[in-house]
Amino acid sequence: MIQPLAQQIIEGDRRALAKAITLVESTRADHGEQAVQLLAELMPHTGKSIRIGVSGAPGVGKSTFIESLGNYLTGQGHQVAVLAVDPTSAVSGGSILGDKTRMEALSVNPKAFVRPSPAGTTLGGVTRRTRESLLLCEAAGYDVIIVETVGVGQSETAVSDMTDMFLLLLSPGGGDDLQGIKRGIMELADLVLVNKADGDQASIANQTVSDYRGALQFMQARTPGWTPKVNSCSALEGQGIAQAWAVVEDFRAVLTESGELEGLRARQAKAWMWAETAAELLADLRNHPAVSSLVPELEAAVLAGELPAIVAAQRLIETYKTGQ
Ligand SMILES: Nc1nc2c(ncn2[C@@H]2O[C@H](COP(=O)(O)OP(=O)(O)O)[C@@H](O)[C@H]2O)c(=O)[nH]1
Ligand SMILES: [Mg+2]
Repeated sequence: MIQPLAQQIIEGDRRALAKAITLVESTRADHGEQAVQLLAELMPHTGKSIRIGVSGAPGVGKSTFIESLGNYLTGQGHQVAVLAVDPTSAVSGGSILGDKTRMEALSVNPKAFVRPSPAGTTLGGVTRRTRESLLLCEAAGYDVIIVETVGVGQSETAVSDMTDMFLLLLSPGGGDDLQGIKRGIMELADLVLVNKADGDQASIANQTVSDYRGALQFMQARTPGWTPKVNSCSALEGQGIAQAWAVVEDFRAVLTESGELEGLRARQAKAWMWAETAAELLADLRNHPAVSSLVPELEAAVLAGELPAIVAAQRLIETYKTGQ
């Protein structure tokens, strides 16, 4: 059953790809097994894209930027897949759909694939699936994969851990943007783009670019061998999009040459193995009947300060291991 699906994906069948992503996102155990088998079969066909994370505060213009960049790239002969991660959608509802309707042209572009991921209950749940979806898109022949995430700290780290290059969008103006530095997000950026550099805001945007060029000098770069760049753009008017892509190509060339890209991906894959192992083990432990019946009393004792957390943890693990 899986074999034909794998074949269809390799042939670039979009419906097969969409179906496979749904399989990967499913929480059903049998779907999980099929997904794992599918990924194993498709593994030799992955790895050939450039994986780009795009982040920034809500309203900064991420979706507009991806729409603009995506259509530019398909015009250059690329095949572009967009995976939208939106951990806030579980709360606010419908924000992902709002995003998708904004990528109006890209959504119907035959050389693009836009997939808003339904938000899971946990951040980890969303991004775990996103990584596998990314591999599926690669197997389907997409050579540029863009992962969009809203600026809420944790999700940026997660997306940074699954992409080659991390783009951070800012709006013109100093005040609130400097929060990016405070929140430690700036350290993740390989390319900072000050968006909305148009109309009244053009000169403010230029000032913001200089401010960040200055600030970034004192910051540890995300990627060894790469100095983060700061540019302006207008996603709405399509200004600075080609330049942004030129930086991406430069990044890829420099890091491929040095071997750092391969190293980065290898480290990401290894970290992923352990993250998956930890998540699966924890889920198994929590589902264990003897453990789950012990949890309420242990949690209460820890909350009340009657039991050291480390002792409670040992007891949970002991119960899990001995099976009673
Ligand atoms: N003036 C201007 N407005 C923009 C630009 N890019 C996005 N916007 C507007 O900013 C708002 C939020 O854009 P959106 O792409 O949904 O932001 P997201 O929340 O970061 O995905 C929309 O009203 C866009 O039209 C730009 O380059 N210039
Ligand atoms: Mg958006």
